Amino acid sequence: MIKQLQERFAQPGVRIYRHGKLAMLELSNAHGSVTITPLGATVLSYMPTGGEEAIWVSETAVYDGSKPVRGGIPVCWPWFGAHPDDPAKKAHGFARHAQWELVSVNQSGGTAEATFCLDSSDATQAIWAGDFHLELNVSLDTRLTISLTAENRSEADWNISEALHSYFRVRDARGMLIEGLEGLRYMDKVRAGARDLQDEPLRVTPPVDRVFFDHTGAVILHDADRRIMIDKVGSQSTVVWNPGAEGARELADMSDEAWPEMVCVETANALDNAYTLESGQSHTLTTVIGA
Ligand code: TA6
Repeated sequence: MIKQLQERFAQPGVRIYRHGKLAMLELSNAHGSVTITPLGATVLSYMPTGGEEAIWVSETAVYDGSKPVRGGIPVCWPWFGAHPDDPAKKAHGFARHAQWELVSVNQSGGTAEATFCLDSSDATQAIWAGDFHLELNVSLDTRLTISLTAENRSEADWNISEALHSYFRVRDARGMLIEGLEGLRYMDKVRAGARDLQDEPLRVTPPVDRVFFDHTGAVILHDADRRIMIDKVGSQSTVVWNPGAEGARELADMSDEAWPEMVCVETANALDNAYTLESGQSHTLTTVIGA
């Protein structure tokens, strides 16, 4: 498979290689580089030119294809978190577990772009009945733009929740300031689903696991010596998560010491912001990362 991809997409600024059992696509240009694996169409690295790695991936992540890589930007679809009716189904949907097809790679006008697709199949319909077409487009310019487009090809309308579950690499999550969520209502998973109002800019005190509602703007992550800006389109929720020491011990593929190096700030439509995607319609969820 690697050889076929290499032959099909050979061009300057494109590298296709294997890591463990997974294929990796690396795009690079004057603005930096981005690495994506077709497993879940997961972005695993974003290195802006002259800057530092913006994305966190666990040192103990598994690359054998048996499960998603811990870290990066997993695609959570067609549900976010636990399945709304069936707790036996895997959290965050099936899209992050599926092998997506790399359908195009383009280097033009200073922008590097790649598109991955996932279509419904017997395997997906054994989990979820919908007939769908998904596209994940990754575009590397002065910022990194990731867009997930879902098309409903079923007769029925769907109720969808979703997220681009971005793990950011930070110097120290403890006490980190996240600006842009103040004034919003949120659901706090750490406090058993309690609802509250974020009255000030968020100070991360792990464990933190909040779904902020009706948020359509940008947030700024204030790391020790850099700012990461996360903007978005087609998203009504933002999720902030860091498991803290105890939570990290219970997590697969994450060392007990790694939790201060990461914080998830996720572009989402979750819980109260789940939406109806009507038959024949499509929706695009976009996250834009500037580091
Ligand atoms: O987005 C936050 C969250 O839903 C947390 O509650 C935590 O479970 C996390 O995602 C990671 O989920 P995962 O299924 O990848 O272990």
